[in-house]
Amino acid sequence: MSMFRPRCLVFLTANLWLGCFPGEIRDRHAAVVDDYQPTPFLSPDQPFLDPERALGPPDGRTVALGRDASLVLRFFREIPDAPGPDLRIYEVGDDGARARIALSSDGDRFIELDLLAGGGSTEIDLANTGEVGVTFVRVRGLDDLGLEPGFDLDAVEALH
Ligand SMILES: [Ca+2]
Ligand SMILES: [Ca+2]
Repeated sequence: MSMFRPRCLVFLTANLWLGCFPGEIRDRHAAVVDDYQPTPFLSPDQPFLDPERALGPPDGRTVALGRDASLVLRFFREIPDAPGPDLRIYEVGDDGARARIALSSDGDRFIELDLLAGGGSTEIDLANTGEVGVTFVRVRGLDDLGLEPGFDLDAVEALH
């Protein structure tokens, strides 16, 4: 509980009538776009190419990652390997698009996972990856399926 206390105090000072958020919204979801390579053949002004749609909690607004598109998201803290799944990747749509996930603790060295994300939410257990703490998540499109071509990434959530 002690880790929540300072933020609650700050929040109560600014917004007395709302009280404290029960969860750490800022810390539970990917918070920063660290790197982005959009789908090559699309006009960059398409709204579904906005990488910031993948930040924060899942909200149905997605960034489309087609073949050769890549997005690196950063958390404000290191995600630990705790019992059970540690990360959840949210995709929207049932067009069969898939993405390759890679994890990193420093933003330089990425470990690609064997499993492919897609078809709703995909959970990742760090115990199966060899990583003990992760701050960066890379999502790479593998195909151009669907109206908004490729993997429609909504959000990445830390489960601990
Ligand atoms: Ca785990
Ligand atoms: Ca979103």
